[in-house]
Amino acid sequence: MTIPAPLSLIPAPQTLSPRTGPSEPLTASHVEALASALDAWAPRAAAAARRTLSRSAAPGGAEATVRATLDETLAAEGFTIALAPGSWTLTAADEAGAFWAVQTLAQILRDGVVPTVELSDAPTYPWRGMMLDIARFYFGPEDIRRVVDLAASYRLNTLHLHLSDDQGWRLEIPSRPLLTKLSSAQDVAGGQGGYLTLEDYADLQRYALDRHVVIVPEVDLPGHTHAAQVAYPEISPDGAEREPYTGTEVGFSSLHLTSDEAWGFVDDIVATLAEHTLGEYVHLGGDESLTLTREQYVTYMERLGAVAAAHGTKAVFWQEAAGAALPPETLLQYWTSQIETDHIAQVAREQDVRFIASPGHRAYLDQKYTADFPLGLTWAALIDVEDAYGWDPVTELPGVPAESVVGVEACLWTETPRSFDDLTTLVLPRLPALASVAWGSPKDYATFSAALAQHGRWWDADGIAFYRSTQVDWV
Ligand code: TNX
Repeated sequence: MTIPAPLSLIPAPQTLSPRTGPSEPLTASHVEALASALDAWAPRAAAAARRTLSRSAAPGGAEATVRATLDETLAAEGFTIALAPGSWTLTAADEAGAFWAVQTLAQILRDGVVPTVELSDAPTYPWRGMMLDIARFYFGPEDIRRVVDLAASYRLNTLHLHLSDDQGWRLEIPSRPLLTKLSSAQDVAGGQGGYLTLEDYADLQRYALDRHVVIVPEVDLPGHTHAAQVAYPEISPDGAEREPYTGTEVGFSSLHLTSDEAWGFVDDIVATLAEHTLGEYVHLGGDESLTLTREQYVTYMERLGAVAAAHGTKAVFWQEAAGAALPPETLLQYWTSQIETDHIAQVAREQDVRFIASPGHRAYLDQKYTADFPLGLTWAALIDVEDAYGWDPVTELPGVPAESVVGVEACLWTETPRSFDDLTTLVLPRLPALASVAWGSPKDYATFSAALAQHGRWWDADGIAFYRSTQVDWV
């Protein structure tokens, strides 16, 4: 009897049958049979099958029977997979479920062998995100596409782009041309910076949607706005001219709270984001406005929420906005217990507002793994793989009921990374851990870390840099 090799699935599925049956080599005819079964109802899953699974397949092969069907009784984004020699069956709740099934198959079949196996999965949380800060350090379209691929391979469905901060403005706004003319050509590394044109933004959104990933753009207001004030001093509190800023302190900047110039600017920005964003949500920041009183801040956020609603877009804000009167269906992104969290539970009970869990000490990919790790910050915690893996989004949020938590987002702030290798070194292997939390995968660190070891082998083969945590027995 042969002992089946481990499947190394991340996120681990909800159910997985014991695998005692025979296996066979993966061939091009399996891949084509699967893709054609998906073509009619899940074209993006079909394209992903042709693109990804083919890499592991031997040419040719005997005819395979593949059934791939929609089963609307499954939970949203859910799927089942049953593989046996010569015969595959896949079912999915919807197109996204079919796409996640193909991502799962990409892991099962990565080494070119089709095992006998049955499994099923469905995500606990509908919002499964990663945030990338391209304001502090600029990563351009090619790098962002690679991040989308990585996120989608771990079945995340949201990429939140932090597009503006004190150090740089990273999205073309046609009605405000000085933003990209005067406030994009620098970053915290003393480099050239950069920005996305609206055409880049449209292309990126299409690329991401082809992978069932929605892009959520963030322009951070009213703080984190030094770069905007360099371009348009009239929106600042004192109207004074400013030089570009490349330090990493936070909390010192704010727009003028009441002037027509400043609110005209905000209206132009929100209008552009609403018009050019394919997803339902736009993130408008609201964190660390440390120069404002609480009352000034709440008044500001209430007016900002109304601007978003007037432009027909739903808004996400950082957790500080809890306690302001916000439009229905607003989402709040929880990031720390180190500031006042008093209003959070009450808002969850009394308003039509729900939460995304990004607790810094678990979900911040910019924190160091260990005290002597060369990249990363330490203000929230040292976060090694087990810390990123072993937590529960509901119990992390103070007093928030389970039904008010819509998701999990892993955040990569870019004060310290300087290259795509630095980016992936901070993200891997913690992103797979956070994806497991977002899917609500059965908790079993031994199985998870054994799977990570195989993924490490694949990252090596693909030339992707990652951190060899001592909490994993890498192979
Ligand atoms: C806090 S998290 C910030 C960011 C920094 C980050 C660094 C949040 C809403 N604001 O401005 O980049 O810490 O970890």
